Amino acid sequence: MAKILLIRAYPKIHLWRGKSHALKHRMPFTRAFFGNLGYALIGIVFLLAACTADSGRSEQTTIEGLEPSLEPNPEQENCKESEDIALEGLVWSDEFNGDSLDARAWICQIGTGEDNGLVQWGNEELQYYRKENVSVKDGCLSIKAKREDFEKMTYTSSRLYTTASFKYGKIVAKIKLPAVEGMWPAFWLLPRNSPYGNWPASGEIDIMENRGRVPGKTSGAAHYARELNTAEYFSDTYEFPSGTDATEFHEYSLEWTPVSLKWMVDGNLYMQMDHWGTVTEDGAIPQPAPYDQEFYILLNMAVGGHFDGYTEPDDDFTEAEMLVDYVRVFNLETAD
Ligand SMILES: [Ca+2]
Repeated sequence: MAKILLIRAYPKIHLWRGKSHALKHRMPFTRAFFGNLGYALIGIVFLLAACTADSGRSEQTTIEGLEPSLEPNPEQENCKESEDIALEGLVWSDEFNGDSLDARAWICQIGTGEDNGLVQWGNEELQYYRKENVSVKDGCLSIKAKREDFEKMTYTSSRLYTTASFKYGKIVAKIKLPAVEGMWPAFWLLPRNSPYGNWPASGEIDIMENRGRVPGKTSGAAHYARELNTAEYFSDTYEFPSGTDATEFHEYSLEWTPVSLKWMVDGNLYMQMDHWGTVTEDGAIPQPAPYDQEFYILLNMAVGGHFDGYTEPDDDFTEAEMLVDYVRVFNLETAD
């Protein structure tokens, strides 16, 4: 989701220099955490006050022998697979089987990034993020981007991240995206802490990004720095086979180990990074830094911004929806 993704030079590593991004992601989490703590508490209180109607239906804690409900849903069968899914090695998941977002598992980020020290999330994004644009129903998480005037912005949408964080493993989400110009949906990772310094020295991994204008392709990226105050990234694009595109459900995954990062769509490896590193004020830190720390998972759908060259929705745009059937994290030692 980084602004430098506008400059694309894949699959080779692209070096880009700049000073203005130094605080892009270092501040967000700490501020976001405390800034959203109130929302989290309100959400918890609300859930309790609502007689915990949905409190027993989420699967987002560390799991032993988890067997999520996978019964067919004839009303939206695309969203909830009836086939048996091998869950060996599963350490975390949200199957979105309830009827509301689980406030214990996810935190919604609100606004335009101002609370995180960012202007329009550092990417000239056009939306105001609200918790009202995310919902859980029919076995899926829904994020809707809407044309809606709110707090001086023209669009609204949602961005959320996990309370849990992870180090190594296979991170998977099954996602259906809109073919709508101006949409920038993403499934990605940011460091829980930033021990190697400001973004991107402490890393960012984009498991899936898409330009709504180009539903036939998605891409992945890893961001890091090997010199102070620089930003490098590695990126490549996946092209869907003829007959399908991002508007159907597909499984996007990352296999993350100390020696490689592998990006896959429906199990098809399309990008792999084997060499990286980072740098701090004290000097270079070799691989596996910065990806040897705990990262949390984000889902969002931005409108406009750098990623697709500031493409905006058409005049007749009203809303677009991103659906997520599940997010799962597997221990690679026991995953398929
Ligand atoms: Ca589901």
